[in-house]
Amino acid sequence: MLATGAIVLLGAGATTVALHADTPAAAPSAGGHDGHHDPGPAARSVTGLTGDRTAEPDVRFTLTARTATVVLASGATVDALTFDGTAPGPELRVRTGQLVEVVLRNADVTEGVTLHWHGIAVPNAEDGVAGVTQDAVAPGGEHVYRFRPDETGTFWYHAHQDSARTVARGLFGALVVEPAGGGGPDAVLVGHTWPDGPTVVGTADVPVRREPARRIGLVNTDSTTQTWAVVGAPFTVTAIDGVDLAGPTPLEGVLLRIPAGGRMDVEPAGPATVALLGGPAVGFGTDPAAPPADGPVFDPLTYGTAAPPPGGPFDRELVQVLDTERTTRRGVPSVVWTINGELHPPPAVVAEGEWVRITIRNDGTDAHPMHLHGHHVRVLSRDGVPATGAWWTDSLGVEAGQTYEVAFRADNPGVWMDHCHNLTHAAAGMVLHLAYEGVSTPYTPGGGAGNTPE
Ligand SMILES: [Cu+2]
Repeated sequence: MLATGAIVLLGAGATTVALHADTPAAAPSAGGHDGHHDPGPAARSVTGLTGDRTAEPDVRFTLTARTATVVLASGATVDALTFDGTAPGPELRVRTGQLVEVVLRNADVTEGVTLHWHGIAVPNAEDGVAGVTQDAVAPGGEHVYRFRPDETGTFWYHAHQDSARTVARGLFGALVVEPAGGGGPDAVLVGHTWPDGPTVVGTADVPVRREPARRIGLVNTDSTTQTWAVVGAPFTVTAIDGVDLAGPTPLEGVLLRIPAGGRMDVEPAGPATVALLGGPAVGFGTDPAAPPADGPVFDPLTYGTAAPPPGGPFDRELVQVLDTERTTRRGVPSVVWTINGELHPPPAVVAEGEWVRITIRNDGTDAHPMHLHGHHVRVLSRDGVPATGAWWTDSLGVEAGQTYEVAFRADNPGVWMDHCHNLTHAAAGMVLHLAYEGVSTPYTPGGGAGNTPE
């Protein structure tokens, strides 16, 4: 059993820490792509778009990244990268409206480390993307994050430096934002596939828990879609990607397909088993039961109360055509995954306050879980069929041949990553940025810090 890592919690009265001195002397370029661009008098740097740096934090954590040998449920051991010696790292629980401070320390992870708050609309400078919003933290270094979440739900945190390798090797954990009065999921199950197979790790006592759980958060930390099952009782899906659904209706016998990076909250009506297909099952108020091998799949597009999506007209239309392209590199056939025909396409630009519609079309042969940082998007339609459920997402699984229309309000200025969360695809170049007009970043890939966000 994995030990629960050390969490430092300080309430009111905690001492204020010094500000992290990472503000660069100059912010010369827009999006790191155009050194000659003059953004004009309204120009802002990413480095100024921080959380509250002066008020007393309501809650404070320290996470230390370090190499460690982790014992898996199978009994096998892996040389992992960990936060506080465990993988997943400690489950962080905060409440909406609290000022959260997290001190990241890097003990000995030579790749460098950052912390990204997947799904939470933090201020841009707190987003934890190496080469975009900060430099990677080298061994011996630290970085302080501050944000005040105004949403509630099940989220996760993970490294965003060399992420295709460092997340797979253990640099992730669950993050729950509870309502102001407390509550939230009774348990969070984190699914992760190690070299010897899928595992489910949750709140420390979850695997032996016998009480029915009212609400259970499921987190997919892999790079491919996970399939989960809830058996033994009818259940509702009460949230997707941290956003509550309107009027969820009881389900039975359907499988939940959670895209890479995505989360779902489920509420069984009684004692039930929750299982990651191909992996372990966890009993809540019952002995774990074998999940069905197959079955109909839950569809968020038409689930819950009909609620009109944000209407047009839209101020800006963006198009992302995803594709799989076969090439030959040094005589060896290889595959790359492109956006609008390019690896690392140029930034998509928006202005603050705009309603933006994105059409995402997958012309390729692989699924692409698209993850826009700093915003949730509302699903408008899939393959021309309007959404009748109130489905907001930050990790949208776009299957081969599908076309989604989504919309979001550009209400969080910055330079934001927008990428495939199959992190192998991202590392190969399936990454663009959403850049607000007038916002620039001094950080670049490479450089002295060796920034390699993907
Ligand atoms: Cu992809």
